[in-house]
Amino acid sequence: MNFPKTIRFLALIAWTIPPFASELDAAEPPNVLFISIDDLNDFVGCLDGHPQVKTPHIDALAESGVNFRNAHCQAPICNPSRVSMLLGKLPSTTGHYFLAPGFRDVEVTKEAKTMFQHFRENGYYASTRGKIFHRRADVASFDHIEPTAGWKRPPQKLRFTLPGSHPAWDWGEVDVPDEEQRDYKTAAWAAEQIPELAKKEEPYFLAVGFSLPHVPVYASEKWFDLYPLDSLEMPPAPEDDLDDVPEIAVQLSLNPTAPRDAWMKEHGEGIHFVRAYLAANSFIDSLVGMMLDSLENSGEAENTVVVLWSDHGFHLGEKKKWAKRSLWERTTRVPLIFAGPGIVEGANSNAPVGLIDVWPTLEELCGVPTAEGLEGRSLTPLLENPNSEWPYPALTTFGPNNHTLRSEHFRYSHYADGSEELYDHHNDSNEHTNLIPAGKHADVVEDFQQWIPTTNVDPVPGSSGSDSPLYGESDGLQNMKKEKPAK
Ligand SMILES: [Ca+2]
Ligand SMILES: [Ca+2]
Repeated sequence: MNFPKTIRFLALIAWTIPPFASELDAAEPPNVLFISIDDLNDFVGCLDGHPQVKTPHIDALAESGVNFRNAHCQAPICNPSRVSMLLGKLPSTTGHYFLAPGFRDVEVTKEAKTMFQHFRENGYYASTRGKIFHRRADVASFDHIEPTAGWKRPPQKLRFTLPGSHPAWDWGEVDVPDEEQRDYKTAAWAAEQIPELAKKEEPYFLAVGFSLPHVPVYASEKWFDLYPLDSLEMPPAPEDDLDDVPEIAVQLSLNPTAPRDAWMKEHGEGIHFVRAYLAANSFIDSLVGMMLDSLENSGEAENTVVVLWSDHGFHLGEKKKWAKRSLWERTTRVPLIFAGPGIVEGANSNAPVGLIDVWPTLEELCGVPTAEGLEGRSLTPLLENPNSEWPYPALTTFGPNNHTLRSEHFRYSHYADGSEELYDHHNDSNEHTNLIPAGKHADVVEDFQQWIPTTNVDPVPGSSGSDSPLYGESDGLQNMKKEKPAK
């Protein structure tokens, strides 16, 4: 007998539904198209992070759903940001603060359940290609993992040719057809899969991860042509901007592999990096468009939740930085867009939210039972009514006991040595003036302090890759590196 898709799905998940849940939702559970973009800051049209950026497809997606304009990562580098989002727990709870180890390599999270596992256990078919987890894909998370392929980098660096510099740190125009590039191949595969997955009995969860605009930032001529050098605007970066920030904030954000601001200025490379970054963003935007077209043509767009996000932002000269790894706005702020069934169209939300909220949100949108122990909050009230009250700040953490909190109005940061920063985003969206030295807004600071996590565990054994001198050999982290990670 050929049951309708909904009935088959309900039969599949019946064992997970407690007996008191007698009224089953008759609607077909939606698919999920989950789009991750690596190191994409707010340089997208719908966030106004750069006045010249061209991202028409991402902007159109934002207009078809809810565009979170005040969304933040929970950690300002790849691994801990993704671990936090995909395990649904804060860095200060798990101890995953840095680039290593992987979450399956340490006792505390070896058996942890990921968002994808939870959806699979509740009747979803999960498929993936590209960068979703840091480094390799987690095998327990997916029914299918499509290996990535495609051109990555030229034999010689193009622009950051400083002898001994890290091979990944480079940017520029490449004479390689888009079709041969890794992210294009990822998108083309996904676009092919979408109509196939639509034929499946069970709903699908397709996770697609792009690597650009992470360094090396390369794109073809077509994308560079969108940004003529002679009219390119540079992000605002006052020379004295670091004068009023705590020393620990500067130390924390140092990255020995990234180019120094002085070198960038001396060689006039800043504008070339910004141009490459914008070009890469437009390239990735076109790939998002390719997948959304496929979704539309598959006939399942009305029953698919699309969520687009980036794991953290990136500084392009602001605060004299050319990298991520800070607790400032340009690194914490990320694109986060939800569109699909149950979500209002064409709305902006200024509520401070986090990537950690994505799992509880998708769960509710898809009618999947609530997973235990998640530290995020479902954003569904905001997806139904973007003016809903949202009294919570967004939290970002880098290294133990270094936290920053963002409300709609302010950013407050509190570091491990007790140093603080406070910025007024209504009057200073670039965070140029730290209000702490002037002793203003004691009440605002006090309000924020209640939200600082009280649990702040040590870094997991084997932690490394902070790249900050703060967590170098002198403070014990190096000793942890020598310990064998628990198998
Ligand atoms: Ca990243
Ligand atoms: Ca300043």
